[in-house]
Amino acid sequence: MENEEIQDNKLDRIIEARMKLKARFEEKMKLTPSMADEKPQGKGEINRHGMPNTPVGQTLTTKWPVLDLGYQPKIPLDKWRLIIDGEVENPVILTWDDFMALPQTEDVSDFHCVTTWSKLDMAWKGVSLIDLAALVQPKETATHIMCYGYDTYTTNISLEEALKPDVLLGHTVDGQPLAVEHGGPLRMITPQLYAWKGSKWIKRLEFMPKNKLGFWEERGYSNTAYPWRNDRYS
Ligand SMILES: Nc1nc2c(c(=O)[nH]1)N[C@H]1C(S)=C(S)[C@@H](COP(=O)(O)O)O[C@H]1N2
Ligand SMILES: [Mo]
Repeated sequence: MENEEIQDNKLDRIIEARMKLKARFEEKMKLTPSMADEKPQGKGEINRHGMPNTPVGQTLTTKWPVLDLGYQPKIPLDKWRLIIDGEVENPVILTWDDFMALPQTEDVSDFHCVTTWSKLDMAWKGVSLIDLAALVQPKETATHIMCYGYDTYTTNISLEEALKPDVLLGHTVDGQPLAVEHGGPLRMITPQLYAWKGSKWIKRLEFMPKNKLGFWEERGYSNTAYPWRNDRYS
């Protein structure tokens, strides 16, 4: 087969698998707070999701603070790998070139840190989490993902949140490669949830058959982390 044809077939398969995943999680997604909430708490202009752009208790900043565990891992691109495994039909270990060959998505989204700052309108480029899920094909039993960073960080997220179109694994922001202090070469972002749900220096996505708590969730942060309900701590 011609190389181009192989690529086309691969893309068709990803698109088909993505549509199936969407259908499978549609009902659950409708029940998540960011879609079911009748009175999202906050102020400011209404964003594209019908939410006030500044969630309750947040203050807007144009700076971008750095939060980490005191260690910023530096991973050369030739050593970099992304493992996607667990409750999936087709586990993969992607190299940087493999990752960059996947369909790329651009999206402008907001960033809400639980320490009360929010940064609006960040222009991201990367791969949608739903496209990565389509690649590995979560089993019917998969319900949650554990995200692992190269710095030993972990954070958990339900599939009905993780598969929303805002959730990306991003390598470029505002036209520049993502800086190491912000999680470069690749981090996850979860614009509809507090930003600790997005692991910097992402290393592994483990699909799980049940929920398990990540680093901050074990230390009293909310499992669900929904900014428009002030859902910070459990
Ligand atoms: N791997 C890793 N990811 C992480 C963290 C971390 O310490 N390690 N901190 C989280 C927290 S609490 C926030 S608010 C955001 C901060 O991202 P920033 O430093 O780019 O602002 O990353 C999240 N992801
Ligand atoms: Mo945070």
